[in-house]
Amino acid sequence: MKVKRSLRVLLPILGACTIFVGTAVASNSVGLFVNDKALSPKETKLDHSVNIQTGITKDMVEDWIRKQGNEKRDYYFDGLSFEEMNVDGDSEPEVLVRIDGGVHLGDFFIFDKQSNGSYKLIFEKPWHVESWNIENFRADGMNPLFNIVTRTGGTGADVRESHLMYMNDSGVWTEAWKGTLKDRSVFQGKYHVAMGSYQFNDDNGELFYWQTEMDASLEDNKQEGDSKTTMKIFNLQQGKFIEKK
Ligand SMILES: [Ca+2]
Repeated sequence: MKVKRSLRVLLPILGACTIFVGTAVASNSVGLFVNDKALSPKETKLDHSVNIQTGITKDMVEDWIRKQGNEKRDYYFDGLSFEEMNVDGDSEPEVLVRIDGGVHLGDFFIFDKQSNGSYKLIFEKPWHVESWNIENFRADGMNPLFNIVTRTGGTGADVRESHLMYMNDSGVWTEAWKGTLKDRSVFQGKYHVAMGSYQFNDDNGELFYWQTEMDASLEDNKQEGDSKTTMKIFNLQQGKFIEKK
C-alpha cells in the first residue's frame, strides 16, 4: 500500500517534469489549436516560430471570416481549425485557418495581425487543405517555405497537390511551386494514376521533382502495363521555382 501511495504522488510530479521538459524543447515551436483545444507541443511538428499564448478562439476566427471572407456562400464553420504560426520575419504570429467541408471541399485563410491589434485577411482560397507544414529547407534570404497539401477532384478524380508557399518581402503570400503528389482519374475505362514527390538540393538551390505514371484496373486497382517515370529540375528565379530547360 505504501509503495502504491508514494507512486501516486510521484507519478504526477514526473508528469509535470515531462511537461516542463517538453515545453522547454518546444520553445521554438508554435501553439496549435484545433476547435479551441490547445494541443500539446508534442503534437506539433512545426518550428521557426514563437510559443504563442494570444488567446485567439474559434469564435473570434469565425467572426473575422464572416466579416472579411470573399465567398458569398455560407462557410462550414463546424469544419474549422486554426493554427498560429509566424510565417514571416517579424515577431507577430499570423493565423492559418482551414475549413474542412468534405473530401474535396474546403477553405483556406491567412490572417495577419495589424498594429491596432485587429486581424486582417491577407489570403483566401477555396481549397481543401489536408495539411500545412514548414519545410525543412529555406532558400537564401527567403521567409520559411510552407508545404500546403490540397485535395481536389470530382467524379472519378482525386488529386493531391503540394503548394510551396511563403510570405514575400512585400507581405504577399506567394506560391513558389506547385506539384502533383497523387492524381487518380478514370481514363479510357482504366484508372490513370500519377504519383509524385520532390526534394530540395540545398547545395545548389535546385528543386527536384519525380513523377511516375501508370494505368490501373478499375476492378482491383492493380497496375496494367508499364509505368513511366519522369524528372524535372527547378531553379529559384524571382521568388518562384521555374523549370530548368
Ligand atoms: Ca509574423
